[in-house]
Amino acid sequence: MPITIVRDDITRMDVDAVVNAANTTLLGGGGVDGAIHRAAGPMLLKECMTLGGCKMGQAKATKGYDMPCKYIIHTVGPVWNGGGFGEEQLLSSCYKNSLELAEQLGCKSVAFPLISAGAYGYPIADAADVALRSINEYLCGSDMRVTLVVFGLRTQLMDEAEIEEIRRYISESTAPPTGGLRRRRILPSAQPEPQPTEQAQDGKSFSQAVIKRMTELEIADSELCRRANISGSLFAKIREGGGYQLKKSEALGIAAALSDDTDSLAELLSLAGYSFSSSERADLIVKYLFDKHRTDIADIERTLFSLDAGLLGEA
Ligand code: AR6
Repeated sequence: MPITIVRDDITRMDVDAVVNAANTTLLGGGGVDGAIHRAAGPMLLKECMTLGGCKMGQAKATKGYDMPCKYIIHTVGPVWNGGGFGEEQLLSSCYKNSLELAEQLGCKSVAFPLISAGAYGYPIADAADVALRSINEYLCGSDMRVTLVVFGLRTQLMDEAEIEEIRRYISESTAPPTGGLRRRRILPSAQPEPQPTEQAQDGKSFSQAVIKRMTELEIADSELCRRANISGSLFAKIREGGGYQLKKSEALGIAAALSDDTDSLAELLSLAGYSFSSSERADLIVKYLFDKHRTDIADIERTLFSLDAGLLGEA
């Protein structure tokens, strides 16, 4: 844990391993594959020539050469054929096998592109959904940090119509309740980090409530970390119950992981010293999703990213 999503060029990522969306020959190509070969230099192709190709859904590693990473993990995603040909399972295997290989190589940080979402035609929103769910599932019990790298300013991880619907919801929820002119309030996308109330500073009541809910719901530590997108080391501090002041995004991730409605979420969040606010974008988006019973962390993160509203947990 945890998963982060960024907009960047994967060849610039300072991580232990970068994953390449390759083809079965492993001999280079266009898209991210071409960019990685250009950035790593000609020695990469030389090593790739010794690997004997790679099957769809599998992964093989090489050194990183001129790239900042130690390793490049080459995986081959499925070509999109309409969804009825095992594409989802194959795509999920790409993430699982790449992470397994990264772990065997002792990597602590891994960056992925959106495998299959370019030349191989997998619809981007679905590819992102499979990516985040597969990574999140794999990371249950592991403390590797994984970054999903989205390329290009216009690449969206959700359908435009849904993004528009949520934007409307935010705008309506934050409009002043006047009977006359309803002016739209323009929200800045980067808001100042909310500060907790003073009485919550020792963290004891939040910690106790978290442990109590985990016991009631029979949730293990690793499962909470997965659901809240936090690391085992952060959870250990929370369990100790003092000294560490959680950021709102961390407290919100944990509260969301242990709640199935926004009332109980708000109650738990208040014990960490934060309010569930109707004027903050991230809170409103979580409320929008919870009201639709969409409480899965991968879904929440993808939606927050798409609306430029930060991420939950330690992302
Ligand atoms: N950094 C991060 N992501 C990138 C970059 C970059 N520098 N460049 C492109 N992407 P694709 P595929 C994104 O086509 O669909 C190759 O020819 C891109 O926007 O690279 O798995 C191989 O040799 C898209 O979201 O990979 C194969 O033949 C994502 O990376 C075939 O393409 C994947 O797009 C593989 O197709």
